[in-house]
Amino acid sequence: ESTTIRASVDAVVVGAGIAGLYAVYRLREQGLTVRGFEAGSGPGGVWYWNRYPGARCDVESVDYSYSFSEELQQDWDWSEKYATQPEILAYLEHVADRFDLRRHITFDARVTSATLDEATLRWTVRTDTGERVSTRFVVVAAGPLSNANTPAFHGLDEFAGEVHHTAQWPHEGIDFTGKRVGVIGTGSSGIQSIPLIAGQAEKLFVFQRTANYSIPAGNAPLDDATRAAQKASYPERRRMSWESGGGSPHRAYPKKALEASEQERAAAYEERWQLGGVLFSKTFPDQLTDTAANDTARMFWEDKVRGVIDDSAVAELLIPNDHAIGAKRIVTDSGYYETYNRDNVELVDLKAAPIVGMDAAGIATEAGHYDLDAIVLATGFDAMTGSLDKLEVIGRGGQTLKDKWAAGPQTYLGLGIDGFPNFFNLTGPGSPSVLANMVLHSELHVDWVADAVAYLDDRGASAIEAEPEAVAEWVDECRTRAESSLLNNANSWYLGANIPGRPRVFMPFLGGFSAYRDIITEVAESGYKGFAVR
Ligand code: NA7
Repeated sequence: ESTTIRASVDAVVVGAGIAGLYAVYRLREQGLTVRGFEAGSGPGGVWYWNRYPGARCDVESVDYSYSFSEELQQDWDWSEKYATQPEILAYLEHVADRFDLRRHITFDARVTSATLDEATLRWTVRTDTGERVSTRFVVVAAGPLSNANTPAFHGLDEFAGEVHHTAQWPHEGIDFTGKRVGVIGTGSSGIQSIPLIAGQAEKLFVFQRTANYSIPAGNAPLDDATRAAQKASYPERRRMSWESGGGSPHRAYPKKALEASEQERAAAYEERWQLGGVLFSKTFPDQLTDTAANDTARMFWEDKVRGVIDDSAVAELLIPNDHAIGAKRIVTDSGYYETYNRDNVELVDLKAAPIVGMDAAGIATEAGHYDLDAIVLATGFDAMTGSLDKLEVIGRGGQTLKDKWAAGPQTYLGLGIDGFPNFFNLTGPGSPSVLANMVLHSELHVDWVADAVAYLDDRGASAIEAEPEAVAEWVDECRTRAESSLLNNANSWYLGANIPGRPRVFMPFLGGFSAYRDIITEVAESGYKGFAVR
């Protein structure tokens, strides 16, 4: 302990991504002493790490940006409808500088544990750099998609070429020119990077286990007039976003899918298709609850996609047959399906012949061997709980959060955990975060936490802690909502289904962003019903 630096603060914020940066800002503005820790060498979180070619947000840039500062909103110019990773990172760096946040954050420092002292209700936070900080509040903003998943492929270490995970991409980038590349994974990260890698590599093999639904982004540069119009309409855009199901200013069609005529339906799908991306899954309000409604969307999508792929056998492999459209997050792409019309691209069907393992020369499947110079792992994340699991959180009675959540995460409103007073996990299980615009959702969570802190301070109270009954009720509520949704039936990371050994539990709250906002706001206004305030 002699080498540790001891400090005492009001709040420790874990992570300097979108939620963490705003948490540092908001709590500091409220007069708290705040200490942030970030494993990366700079701010940005997801947008710091995921530097693979083609990385881009699937929410429009004008909406995927902070609303807390009107000046920021008016000053910042987005160059494209859907921003690239470098531009979003530049924006987050700008926010860190503009609001002078860096001096509160220690970079290159990963929080390894947080331990409650039950007598004082203070937490001791430790880092891998040997720091030890005493704090009243712990605000975890480690991100629901931050713990990269590298499957345990047999012999991966023996591969003589280079191996890169999309979520741990080198800062200097990679030149695939003249190389034979294998991409494993066809989620967002694979689908976004594949067209760019194909454009460079001599030969690209795409190893697909499960086909995904992807929709063209319809990305375009923003001109001055469009930007000006967007900025002028911000009050309305934001109001509609806060009142929406997903945190962006779009509404579902005012009829159920099968109540609309065939023509009407096709027009509604076409309009969403042109908007581009993920919102296609919410064209009709019943699309994610009713299979017949979903089928109409799926058929529209299949026709579009078959239309751009030259080889009909390849097209059949690229069309999902195991889940409803939107039951996994729809991918937003730029030229994905067209990539399979290139001579240098080959789709490898792992459903028919799974990967056996790697060797020095490449990848072996049950059907054959592929000689490669580079392997790209676009294999996703141990999502929602993976990053918290790596952090040892020890609450009342010495209980770890990992043990407490062994059968699946249990929270009250996504924000409170019984046995863990003054500990807040932002944008995690029990909240709609990953189904919504993450920026507005982060603001919602941070504001709620900051208001709770102010509430305690106004009353001279020391701690807020979820009551076990409230947790049990919320877990039930989340389960019930999931049961009526088609999302519950897909093998997605929403359920931990992508990670061997994870319990199969639908983790996000499925009632929609605005409904969730109403619920947590009402709880705060009622004097934190369901929480014990000491
Ligand atoms: P995803 O969406 O979890 O995709 C991971 C992909 O990797 C998916 O196609 C997986 O196939 C595949 N995968 C994972 N493990 C293996 C193994 N062992 N063998 C073969 N293929 C495998 O992660 P992304 O990074 O693309 O996107 C995550 C989110 O980020 C996304 O939803 C957006 O919200 C942003 P599977 O489907 O499991 O058969």
